[in-house]
Amino acid sequence: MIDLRSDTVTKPTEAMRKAAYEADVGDDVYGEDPSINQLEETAAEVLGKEAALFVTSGTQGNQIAILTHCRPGNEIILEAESHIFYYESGASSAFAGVQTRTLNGTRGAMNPSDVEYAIRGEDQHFPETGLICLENTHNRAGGAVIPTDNMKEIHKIAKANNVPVHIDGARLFNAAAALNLPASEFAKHCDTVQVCLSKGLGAPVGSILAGNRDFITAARKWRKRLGGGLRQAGILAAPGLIALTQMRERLAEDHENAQYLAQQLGQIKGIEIVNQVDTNIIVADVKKLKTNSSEFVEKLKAEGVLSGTFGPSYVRFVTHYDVNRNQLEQAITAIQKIADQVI
Ligand code: TLP
Repeated sequence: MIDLRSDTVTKPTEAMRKAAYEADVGDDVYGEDPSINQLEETAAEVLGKEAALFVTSGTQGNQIAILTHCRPGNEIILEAESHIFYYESGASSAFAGVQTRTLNGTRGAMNPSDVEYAIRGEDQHFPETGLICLENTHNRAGGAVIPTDNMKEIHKIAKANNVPVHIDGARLFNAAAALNLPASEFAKHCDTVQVCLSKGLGAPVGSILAGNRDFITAARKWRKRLGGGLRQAGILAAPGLIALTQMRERLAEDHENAQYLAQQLGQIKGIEIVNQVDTNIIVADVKKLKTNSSEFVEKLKAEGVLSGTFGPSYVRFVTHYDVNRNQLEQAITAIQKIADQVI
């Protein structure tokens, strides 16, 4: 199978497996796991924040951020197609008891003046705005990079109104690779940031939540409340550290592969690439074919290629470490074959 469903499917490298085997471990709830401590210190440094916390997943990192920043009854402002709103099973209302105020963005970027307008003033009718969430890269906008200027402007407005900003940076390192900037250049425009180690970076498990020291102390407690306090977690941190220190450089390769795939698919009759491919995500519209996305994905699976539905006629393909050019060529041939069948 050539798996283009997501970069979450990457398997740990040999170096990561070896590092897991050899990892120095201790009880992380006591703060005694040296590998976790090293990972958290390195992550804080890479992101330009005072402190960092290892969490089990991107979703857990985002939800801990919301729980730590907000109180029940608060409102959070976020883009209408953001992962926190679209793909986290309503967790922010289920756990933090906040309501969401979604704003339509352009390629995932919210208009700063819309954000300013959405921040609630003092009135007994209104919920308090507890948090503004950004997402970079933006998944449902097809891996779009949110420009740092946009983030900067929103952060400035947020600060002026005393509202914190959180970045869902599940793929922040893809944004950094695309613009050839350090990740800290993005993270400086927020109070807290979540980055995934287990997507394009290839680690088997885990994300990082970073922010100032007080925030991370409070977040650690929320992680414990959620049952996320792990014990000898160094076996996860050691591959995570390799992901963080050795795998960021190679994300550009995934982006080149995505460009190539998009260009080839765009030439297939009946398929239209709907996103500007900034990073490793390609969204193909199959509405001109006599099929829908579910059927297309099923047919493609029978040809040995996995992809994901992304709307009634949209199919998502994601490039990553475990797919090379040769496999992409095979995938293109299979996609062409299916398209020819349903034209
Ligand atoms: N995204 C997954 C699915 O959940 C849709 C994927 O295959 O793309 N933020 C963003 C922007 C994400 O794309 C994801 C995962 C997460 C958060 C959640 O990370 P995990 O899966 O580690 O909870």
